[in-house]
Amino acid sequence: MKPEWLQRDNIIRRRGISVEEFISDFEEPNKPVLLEGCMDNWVALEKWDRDYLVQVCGDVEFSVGPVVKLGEYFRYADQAREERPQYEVPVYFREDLFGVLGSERPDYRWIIIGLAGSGSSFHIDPNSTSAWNAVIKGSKKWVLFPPDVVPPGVHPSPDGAEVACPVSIIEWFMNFYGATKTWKRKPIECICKAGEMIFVPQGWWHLVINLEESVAITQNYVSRRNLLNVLDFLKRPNASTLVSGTRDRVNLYDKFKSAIEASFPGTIDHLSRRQKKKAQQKKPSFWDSVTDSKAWCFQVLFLEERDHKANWN
Ligand SMILES: O=C(O)CCC(=O)C(=O)O
Repeated sequence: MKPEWLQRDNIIRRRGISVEEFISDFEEPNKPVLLEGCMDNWVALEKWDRDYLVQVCGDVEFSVGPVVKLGEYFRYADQAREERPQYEVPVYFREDLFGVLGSERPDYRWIIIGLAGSGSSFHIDPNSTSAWNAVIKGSKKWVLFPPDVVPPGVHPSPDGAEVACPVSIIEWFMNFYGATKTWKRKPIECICKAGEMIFVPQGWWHLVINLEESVAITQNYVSRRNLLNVLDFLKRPNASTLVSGTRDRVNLYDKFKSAIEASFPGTIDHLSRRQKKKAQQKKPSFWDSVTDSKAWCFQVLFLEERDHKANWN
């Protein structure tokens, strides 16, 4: 990695914020944040070196590349659980509504081990979930773009099922990273080090590259803040190609919705009403809309219409 690819660090960092602050400042507005200090008591941070991981799960099959086969790891790890858990889900991410599906929930947690230079090229996380990614060893460079900004060099298919990307992450940095320098809406970037974690809001494009040999834990989750997005996603007509991490892709919407209604009656209606109200509040007034860049357009249209009318009269 060239030093200039690692310089931009514009993510917001927070230490010791309350759950309410996390929700109002980051989860609700769907903004990334780097959280410091919330892994301070994780045993994994001291213990998970190469020897320990080989000792605990040396025989477990790991996928190298895009195929995910880590379920075995967790079954094994559950059996071998020690008295003191080696990591705990931070307070900010404890609400995970996919939990209502029990063993039928889509895959949601992974341990990611990679050499320097390995990583994940641009993608959006599955099923419209949000995620947290905690670095236990090593460090990772992150580049994130908001849902409405497709990263340069990335070409999603119209239904979102496929994403064409440059072959390698380094290739993306060499050929496309520079273009973002002049963009008005710059990507959010940072280096996330051991002991730090990042919140990846739903719908955000992200690329991650390990700057050294790294071990991380990541979990995808659904809270009340992204429940409606997840339901919308599962309901899409092409759900069978879009939904991932579960065998029953088509019926997941009905199953999830019914399970939420049974466990949290009224929640979906309440959130839908709130969403509608917010959307109405956001609608710009007529005068707001003509005071922005469209004003010129309105003026021209008006003049043209007047001229047109004048010609007729
Ligand atoms: O730690 C990494 O390599 C990033 C993983 C990632 O982007 C993801 O799980 O969605």
